[in-house]
Amino acid sequence: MDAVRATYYIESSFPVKRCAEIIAMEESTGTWTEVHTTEGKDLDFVTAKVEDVDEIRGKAVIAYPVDLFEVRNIPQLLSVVAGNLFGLSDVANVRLLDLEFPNEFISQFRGPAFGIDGVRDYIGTKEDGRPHVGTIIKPKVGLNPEETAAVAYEAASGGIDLIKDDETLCDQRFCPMAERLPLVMDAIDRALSEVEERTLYAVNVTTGADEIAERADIAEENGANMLMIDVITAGFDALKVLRENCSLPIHVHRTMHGALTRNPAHGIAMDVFCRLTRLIGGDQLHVGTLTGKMEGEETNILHLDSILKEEWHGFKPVFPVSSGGLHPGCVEEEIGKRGMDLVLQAGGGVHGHPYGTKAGARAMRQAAEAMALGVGLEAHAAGAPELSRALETWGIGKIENYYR
Ligand code: CAP
Ligand code: MG
Repeated sequence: MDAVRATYYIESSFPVKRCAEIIAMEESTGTWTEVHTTEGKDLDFVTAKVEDVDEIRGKAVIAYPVDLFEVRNIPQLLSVVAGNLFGLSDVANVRLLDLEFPNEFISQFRGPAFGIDGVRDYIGTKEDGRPHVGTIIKPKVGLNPEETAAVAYEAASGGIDLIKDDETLCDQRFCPMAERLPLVMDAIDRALSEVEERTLYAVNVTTGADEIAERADIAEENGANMLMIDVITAGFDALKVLRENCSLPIHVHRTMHGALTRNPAHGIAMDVFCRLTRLIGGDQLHVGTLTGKMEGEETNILHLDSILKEEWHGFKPVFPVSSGGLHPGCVEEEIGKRGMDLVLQAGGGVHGHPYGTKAGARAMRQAAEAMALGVGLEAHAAGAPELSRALETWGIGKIENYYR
């Protein structure tokens, strides 16, 4: 049957099979009791079926017929596969682990326009294949457009590949997007003439569904070279609007994901958000760090990287983003375990460098170049003063006590 197949983890006092049947009914044609209105009707074409049950591991696969969906309507898809089921009292815990889509869905979405190769082409790293390094303007909020551009200039002239707005900076009065964007692009252009390297600026266009297309247009008209969206708060349909209306690469932030992904027994696994981002067309997606400040289990993060990069319906691979508490001393472990196709982002780890933002950007770049050369950070630091100072300050690897 042509269907969206959803894999769930289920915890209940009832057998997993029974719970899966309840979920299948609730999310398709059933409810808590028989109703007369189904008598004599053949609703099989929109009735979900339990396809596979593992009572031991607590897993079940439910096939939702493709006719159950308005195929291009992502909100409706989520209302089915991730809707009422989370609140069913007979199911103590349930977690949506993964989604697989039939061709009728796959053919309706464009996937990433740029992907890893397209972003590498823009920056010029396809040959050496080094990791990309990025920074986030800090403080998150509060700088005016001129101050924002000044920070961007320092980071770009230090060789950073990507500068992004923080996830809570949009179009506030203290820093209107239409004012900061041209100033930041000018700053990047000035740095380009010095370092002869391009820098992406992911301007955060997150806003309501009624305005996001127009805001993205304004960004493009003001010279943007990358867009950013907070996809969980803005919605995956907003990502679709950007993908289908704009010609720029899209950096996808996942703030608020922790409310859904963090509980291993209940909610929605980050795997699902990786699939949706790739299907709809984000070019870069935050998937966590091995050595940073956010929670995240190594095996799972490596799996998320693979979901973004493996062959999947012919869609371009998405650049995994490692961000949150990173500093140059984290680069060795991140790249050593995750490979070169990674965007390493550091906010505090750049702007907190003892010699300032430019030195922090240089240190991240020196660390990335060490990985491309196949040399250790400490060895490379002997000829890289900014990296050396970063390692003296923060050491190698994860910092044990963030925020304390
Ligand atoms: C990192 C960051 C990012 C987090 C998001 C922050 O700043 O800008 O939003 O990385 O987490 O606001 O914390 P620092 P994730 O580099 O200063 O920590 O990538 O896990 O979604
Ligand atoms: Mg942030």
